[in-house]
Amino acid sequence: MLVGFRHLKGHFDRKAQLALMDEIRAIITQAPLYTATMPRTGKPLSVRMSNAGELGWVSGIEGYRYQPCHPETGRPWPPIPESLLRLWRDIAQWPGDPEACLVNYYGPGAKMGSHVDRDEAEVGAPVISVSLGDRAVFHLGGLKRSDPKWRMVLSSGDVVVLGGEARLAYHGIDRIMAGSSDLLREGGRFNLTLRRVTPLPAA
Ligand code: MD3
Ligand code: FE
Repeated sequence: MLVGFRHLKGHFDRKAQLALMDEIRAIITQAPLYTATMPRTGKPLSVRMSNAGELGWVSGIEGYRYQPCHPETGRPWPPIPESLLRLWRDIAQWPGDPEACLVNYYGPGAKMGSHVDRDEAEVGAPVISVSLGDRAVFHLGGLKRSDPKWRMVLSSGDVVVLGGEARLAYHGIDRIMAGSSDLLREGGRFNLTLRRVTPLPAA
């Protein structure tokens, strides 16, 4: 297993998961989930996305980037909820706050192909992810696409920390275990990922 990977199973209890869902509902009321598309081809992703924070990760036919506003409404992203800032400050062991909270929604048939997160200028900071709703089969490989992959199940309330060498490892979501949680009335799974995008300004 890669150094810097941590899986905090059941970090958030049911009550905390429901409170996080209220935060997510408020975010997507202000910044609706949109269908991201693949660069160049414009093929739609099965995952729907939104963001909170000063910067949001977006993908369109023009490519991947971080930007301060929603690609469809043009409005700034809502702020990152305090409860998620507290999570980051408790476990990131990094001196600055996250700038981006990507909100991913997976319907029953959605998946995310194997990829590396490297659109952030600051890759020394970890990525912290929170899973809510249906369980998902997640894979974590190595620094090369051909490296062997570990598969594990991410359940509602789990937190995953990707620091150290895991930060630049290939990973993805193979499938959603539809109906495995009753947290979301509509079914499916939300994933939140907290990220630092830019380096800290020099003191
Ligand atoms: C491993 N999200 O948004 S979360 C993504 O469940 C993404 O929505 C998946 O991959 C999801 O980019 C996986 C766990 C995760 C997040 C970031 C990572 C694993 C990671 C960054 C580096 C290595
Ligand atoms: Fe990723």
